[in-house]
Amino acid sequence: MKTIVGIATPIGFGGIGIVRLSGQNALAITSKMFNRPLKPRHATLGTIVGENFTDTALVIYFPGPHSFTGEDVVEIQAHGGWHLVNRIMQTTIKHGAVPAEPGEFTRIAVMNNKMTLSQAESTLDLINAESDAELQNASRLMSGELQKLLSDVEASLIDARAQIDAYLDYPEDLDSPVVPMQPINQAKATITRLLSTANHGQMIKNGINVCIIGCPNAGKSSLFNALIGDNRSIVTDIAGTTTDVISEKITYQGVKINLIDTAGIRENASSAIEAQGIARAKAILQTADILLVVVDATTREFVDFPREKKHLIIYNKSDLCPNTPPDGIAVSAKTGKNINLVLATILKMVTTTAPAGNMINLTNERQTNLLRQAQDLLNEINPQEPLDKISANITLALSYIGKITGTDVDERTLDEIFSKFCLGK
Ligand SMILES: Nc1nc2c(ncn2[C@@H]2O[C@H](COP(=O)(O)OP(=O)(O)O)[C@@H](O)[C@H]2O)c(=O)[nH]1
Ligand SMILES: [Mg+2]
Repeated sequence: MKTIVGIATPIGFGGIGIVRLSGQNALAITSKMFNRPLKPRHATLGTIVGENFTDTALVIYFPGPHSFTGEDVVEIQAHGGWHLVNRIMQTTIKHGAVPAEPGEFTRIAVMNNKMTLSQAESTLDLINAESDAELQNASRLMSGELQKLLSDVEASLIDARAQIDAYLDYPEDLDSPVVPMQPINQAKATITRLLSTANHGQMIKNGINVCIIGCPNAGKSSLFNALIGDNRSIVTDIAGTTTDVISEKITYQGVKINLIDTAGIRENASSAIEAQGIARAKAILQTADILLVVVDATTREFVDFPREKKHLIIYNKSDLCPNTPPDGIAVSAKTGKNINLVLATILKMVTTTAPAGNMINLTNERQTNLLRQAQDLLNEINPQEPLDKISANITLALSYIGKITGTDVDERTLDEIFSKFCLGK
């Protein structure tokens, strides 16, 4: 059995850099390069000795199975220079360790039942979280809420299949077999509820894409700057100033918003550059979750936009024209009037579409696709059909769900999942 090594902290310069070993030789390898004996789960200060260098480090030994991976683990907490930490890692390799693959520590932890597969996948959400909303959802996924729901689904389906298989095995015992639709429907209901959170989950994870559109000079760039609280986009009284798509991430009340400023849309662009900018604006507005349609309150000139998309009408320059129609918000990018109301409304537009109840949100595309496939198979089930076909559908649905919970994974699935992890995780 090999002993793997990886750098657990980000590559860069920091106060501390951690080299982590996992495997049966973790302790033996460390003892060849550290001058103090190690006591289980005690931090020991000593000297790491490498080729032509030494460092003072804090070293902790976690004997398996009570460790992160379930194997013997050693953490070397050295000074956080990327070259130094790399050299410490090379020293462990010289003494017999092998470099870990991306996500290999977590993969071993899953193999040793230290965490479930869906929990392992959620660690990525936790690490990559950039807002409170993401963090909250990721911690619930990590704590096993998704696993619990899907384990219940698996149990219902296994129960249903067992009843059907009993009919198939002893058909002579039963005059009229009844397909157990109750557990099947229960499983379907949970899957449907989970899938209904996927859009919202994606929005939490990737941020709400908010695209600012409108006629030239309506004040789109001024609004963009006011919303991000920075002078990022160029503002002039010359129509056609913004030609490129400019975007900036902000968080409002713990939710990530990706704000996008675009070129003003008009028929007769004054240059080839502006024409390209308008084409880009038209393309990007299709990908938006919410459109902020900016209208100059003094001219009331509207741009054409897809009305079926979620949108919010902004009457800007309300400082010049206080009476604005009731179908939009009166804003002044200049004075800052109602800027916060715009953000609050964006959030409300999203949260009113949030799935009801206190459900966790699906954020992972792989998991979502697998659940959709399982849902299709369960939807196909018709109690009038032959029992063996129903049983086969359930088996296949279970295999899709098992690729999330870990009850039915192959090496390829694991490779796919863990390739998204960083080295040393
Ligand atoms: N009075 C007033 N002028 C504004 C306001 N917002 C933008 N402007 C002015 O309108 C002109 C066009 O603004 P800009 O943000 O570049 O518009 P864009 O072409 O839609 O991006 C500039 O001269 C701004 O100073 C506002 O709320 N009130
Ligand atoms: Mg502009």
